[in-house]
Amino acid sequence: MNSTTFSSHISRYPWRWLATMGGVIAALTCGSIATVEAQGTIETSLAVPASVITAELAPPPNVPPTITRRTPAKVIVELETIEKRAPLADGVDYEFWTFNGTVPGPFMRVRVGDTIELHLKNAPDSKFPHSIDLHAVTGPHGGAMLTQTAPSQTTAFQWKALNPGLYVYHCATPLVPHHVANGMYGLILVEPEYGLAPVDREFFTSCKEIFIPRGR
Ligand SMILES: [Cu+2]
Repeated sequence: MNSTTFSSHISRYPWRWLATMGGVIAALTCGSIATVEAQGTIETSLAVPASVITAELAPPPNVPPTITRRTPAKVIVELETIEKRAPLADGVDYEFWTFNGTVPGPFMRVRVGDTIELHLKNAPDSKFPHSIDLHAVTGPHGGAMLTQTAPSQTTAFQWKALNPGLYVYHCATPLVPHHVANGMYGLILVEPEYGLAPVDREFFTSCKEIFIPRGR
């Protein structure tokens, strides 16, 4: 299923891709490091990245290609929080809150040693502020304090991935469960320094239940 087909599919059946993470790729661990400076920089250093690349993000159930480079890079990640009304079931629409327009949000893929510069834009027609807390970041709230972003604004922060693992990310704007329940969560994979064992195909899935009043 290509991304266009999938986008159409997820638009029609977004509930299939909702919630609790059922990633197929790796174990969940905690790690990495980040320090914080408002509107700016988090810096730790293992090595100076040799290149700057833009992260390839993939909407579920797709994942970006495995990382083949064996040196760290500076990785630019562009995310946008979008509030959008979409079908929940036949004849029933729901006001989803999303990262990049999908629920869950896009799958991110980096490697140990990468320095990630994450930009978070909140769409102009949003009604609420949003943010991001990546559990791959060890630091104050995983970036959430730096990325409380009002509609039409953009925030950014930088962190270094130190520990491999598959981590959840989510919006951390109060009330956090409200934002997560409306769809603001996803996965980031930090590959080990020498990559993962080859597999035939990678994908990720999730499941979730949403209960809404009749007639809504
Ligand atoms: Cu939010």
